[in-house]
Amino acid sequence: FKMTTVEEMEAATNRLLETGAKVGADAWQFRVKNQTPHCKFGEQGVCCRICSMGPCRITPKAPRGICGCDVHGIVGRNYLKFTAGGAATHSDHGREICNTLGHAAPDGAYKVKDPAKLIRIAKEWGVETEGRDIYDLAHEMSELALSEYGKNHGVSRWLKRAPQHTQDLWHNAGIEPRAIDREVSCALHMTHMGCSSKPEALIRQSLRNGLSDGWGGSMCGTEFSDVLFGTPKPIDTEANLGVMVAENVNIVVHGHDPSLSEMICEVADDPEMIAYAKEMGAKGITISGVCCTSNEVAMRRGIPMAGNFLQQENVVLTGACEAIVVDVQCIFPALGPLSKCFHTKFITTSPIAQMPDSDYIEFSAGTALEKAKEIVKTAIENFKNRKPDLVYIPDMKQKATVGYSVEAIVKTLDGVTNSQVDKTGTTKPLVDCITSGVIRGAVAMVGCNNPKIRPDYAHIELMKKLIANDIIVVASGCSAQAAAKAGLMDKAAKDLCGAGLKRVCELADIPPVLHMGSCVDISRMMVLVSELAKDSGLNISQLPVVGCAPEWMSEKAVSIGNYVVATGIDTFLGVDPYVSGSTEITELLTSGVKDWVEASYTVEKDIDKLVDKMIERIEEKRTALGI
Ligand code: NFS
Ligand code: SF4
Repeated sequence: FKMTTVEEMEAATNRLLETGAKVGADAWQFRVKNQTPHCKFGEQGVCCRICSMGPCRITPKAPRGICGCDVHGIVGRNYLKFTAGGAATHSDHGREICNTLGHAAPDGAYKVKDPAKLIRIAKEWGVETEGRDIYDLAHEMSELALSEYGKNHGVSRWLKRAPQHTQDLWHNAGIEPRAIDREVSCALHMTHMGCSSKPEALIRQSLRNGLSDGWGGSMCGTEFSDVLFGTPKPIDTEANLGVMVAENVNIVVHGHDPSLSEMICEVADDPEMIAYAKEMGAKGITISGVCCTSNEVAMRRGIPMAGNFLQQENVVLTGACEAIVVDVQCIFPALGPLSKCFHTKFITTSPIAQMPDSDYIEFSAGTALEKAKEIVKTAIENFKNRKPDLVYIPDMKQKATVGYSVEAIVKTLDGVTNSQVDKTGTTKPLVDCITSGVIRGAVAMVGCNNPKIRPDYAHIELMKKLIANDIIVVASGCSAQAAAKAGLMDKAAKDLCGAGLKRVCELADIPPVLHMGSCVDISRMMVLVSELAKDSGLNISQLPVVGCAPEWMSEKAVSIGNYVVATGIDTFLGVDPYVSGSTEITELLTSGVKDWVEASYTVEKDIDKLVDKMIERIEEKRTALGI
């Protein structure tokens, strides 16, 4: 077993940038140079531009804005706005899924692929399921889920999944999320000129708004995606640019919402389409993915992952991409001009994410099949426009086993501590592995990559060290793709583990880094820790489990961080969330919030120290439990 190193990936990128140079293409590697050094005021979070008396920048000589707001108010408001952006984004994605559920029909484009899960959620929500037509139930659940976004009273229905202790903490701290949209609105109201400037109030709302994402909108996204497209089960796939096939029509799906990517995969599988591709001179059609939508179709269909966030331009630079089809979020506007340097069609599909230099084919649940066909055909017909001398696909890919939903983890690890026992259907065997010390703990590795950190390096190095120390890793988003590209999701990577984790990997037949899905699927991790807490009789904050986003970049990542911390999980960041300008906000996030939710943030830009601090925290938690 041989890993792919970051050096090898960088060499491949450099080779692709040479192709880019031939056609005059720009790339993030060059734009970073133009933007460095970054604005210090922005970096520290001390610039306020929420009213037109400003912008006001706080310095020792000018300690207050024109309205009199101090640095803590400004940094806190900026932090809350950042959170609101992320929560809105994930939650709106979740809303689209709830809407798609309403379009499910036995003879339509969208079906109910996991009726048992739909029934399970309906029961949780107190909805009558006995003798119901499954599509009738789906439509009622779609309406109920959509009303979670704007209901007048009460708190998120999903909170009941958390251990009682966690629910009590949320209640006592005044951070139980109400209607999903309300928390975003409330955040934007609080951050308006002349509303909140008290650090504590701003951070409480940051946690609440985060919770409305993880225990609201994102959970809707994950759960109803499973209902529609199937709950992920372990499945083999491949990762890195080498999954693109030179002789085939290459369609790359990029973005987040599986409503689009699932349909593209469905249509590209149609023998008629494959025949059409052959007619146009290709051998077949290859779909691969970038970013979270790639995670979605990898987990459910084994569609290969071409790469993560900072690899999106590389896909076009191969010269072999007929179409890059996007929906929402994390899409570089750079893809417009870049695609013009090649034959690639840059196809935008969502009114939410419209970009210059793209072909816009609006996609909606009602017209899904028809639009997906139009998109796939456009790609096929573009094959003939390739410039063969520009085609270079790096011969670089790794095997990966993905698809570890909570349901799959429970099933796979059941009985692993004692092959004689009956299946428990719970996380108890995993609890046993942890309490006995065979596994020391778990780390949830999540988030993006970011040029501020050597891309993918932190993800990969951290994971290697963690598994060598018998700490199992669950991963999502672009972190999961970093792992897959490196080979850490190949079952053979067990050889990099400590003896305990290696044994578990062998017994359960799993890789040491488990792919739990996209970023909205971090809600799966919340369900998993809740189950672990209930099955062990411990509070979530007592479990030897931490979260980590070493290379995060997006507003969504801050929203996630807030709900992970608010759920009782210490969270480690490798990039500062623009709060270093305020001692009070920094103190609250790195320590103060512990009084409310029993967890807090650690920011550590030195990657070696970051991993050591996580291991230390895990061992502290073990010591406190006497295990
Ligand atoms: Ni998450 Fe997914 Fe990737 Fe970061 Fe973007 S794709 S929602 S935000 S960059 S991990
Ligand atoms: Fe300046 Fe206050 Fe306006 Fe912000 S709200 S820009 S600190 S005057």
